[in-house]
Amino acid sequence: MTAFNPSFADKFTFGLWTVGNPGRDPFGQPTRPLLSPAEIVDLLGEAGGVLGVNFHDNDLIPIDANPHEANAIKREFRAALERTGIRVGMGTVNLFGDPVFKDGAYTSNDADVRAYAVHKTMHAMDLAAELGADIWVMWGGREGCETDAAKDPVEALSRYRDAINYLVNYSIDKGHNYKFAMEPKPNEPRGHIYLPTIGHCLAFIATLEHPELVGVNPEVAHEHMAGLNFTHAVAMALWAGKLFHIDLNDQEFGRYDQDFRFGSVNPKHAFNLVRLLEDHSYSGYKHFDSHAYRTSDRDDVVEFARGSMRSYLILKDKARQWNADPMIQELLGVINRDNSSHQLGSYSTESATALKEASLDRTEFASRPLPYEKLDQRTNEILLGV
Ligand code: GLT
Ligand code: MN
Ligand code: MN
Repeated sequence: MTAFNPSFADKFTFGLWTVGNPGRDPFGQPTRPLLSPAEIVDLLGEAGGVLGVNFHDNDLIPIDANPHEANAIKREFRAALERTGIRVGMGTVNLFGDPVFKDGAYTSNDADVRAYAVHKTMHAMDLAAELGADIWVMWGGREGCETDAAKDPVEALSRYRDAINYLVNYSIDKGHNYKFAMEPKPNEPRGHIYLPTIGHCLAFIATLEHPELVGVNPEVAHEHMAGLNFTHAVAMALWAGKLFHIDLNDQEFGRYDQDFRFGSVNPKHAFNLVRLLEDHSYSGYKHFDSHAYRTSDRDDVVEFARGSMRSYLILKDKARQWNADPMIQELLGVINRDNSSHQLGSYSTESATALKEASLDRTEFASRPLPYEKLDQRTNEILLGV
């Protein structure tokens, strides 16, 4: 463990679009050469210990490729998977890049565009399933508007639901057996985005035809952009049995969409997250949805991939230390008072009467210690290696 070397059992994955990111941003040209999908897989092989690679349909096969070109790309990609031992984990579809999706895909005002979005998704689902993907991520990049004069947001939700019901039925019908993970992102790239947070997605999923097949894909940066507590968002997904996938990266609160290396901005938040995932035995893929700094060259991109995994493993070890720490355990014993004779239990007329008649000394309760300063300081010291 102390070497912090990843292995396949850690289920770490990267996207073709993440390590393959050439450093283009809204203001500047690429700073690194574009790599082919096979070259990206080789780079991940060099990083070592990576279980899987994920892609949007058009990360692998350009939208205008003919069948002959598509087959050649697939052949090279498969060969790279074989020589590195890396497999495909998650698949997704690009419904945000092409101008046809400028007003959304499943929620577009144009029924032809909505049909094309579902058509494109079904082809993408076939492609990723053929290559071994078992998780289907849905990031509704363009599902939104700039002005609410453009679209009835209630109607948009119905359109969104119709498309997802259709696609889940398609997966069942084709025997793809995908588990679906909806990925919310609050404030980019539309002026306003439908289903902007984990909470919105969970409420939406409950209305679907097959809610059991649809969960969420929370991303650190996305909740942080909205100023929300990511660990709490993930906790709610876990609590609801809906954490089907996770996107790990980092983000300064209140800044542009940074997609920084996991743990690089706020290691304490990252620690809380890793401890949550480990304590609750999350067993799905851990996808690093991030990219190297625009200043990095290929060698530094490899370091970026290694650092992402290494940080996770270091924080996992810190979580183990935290759980085993005598002072932490003692403090947890002080703050958790579960041995009261007044347990809520399930409701009955008798228990309600007994609780109403109980004598409860609020002044004494209020005087009980909650040494959270000491607990947090000890947490920091474990993190800082003191
Ligand atoms: C895009 C987005 C990500 C999503 C990807 C999946 S694409 O980079 O910002 O968070 O996970 O479509
Ligand atoms: Mn992102
Ligand atoms: Mn993401």
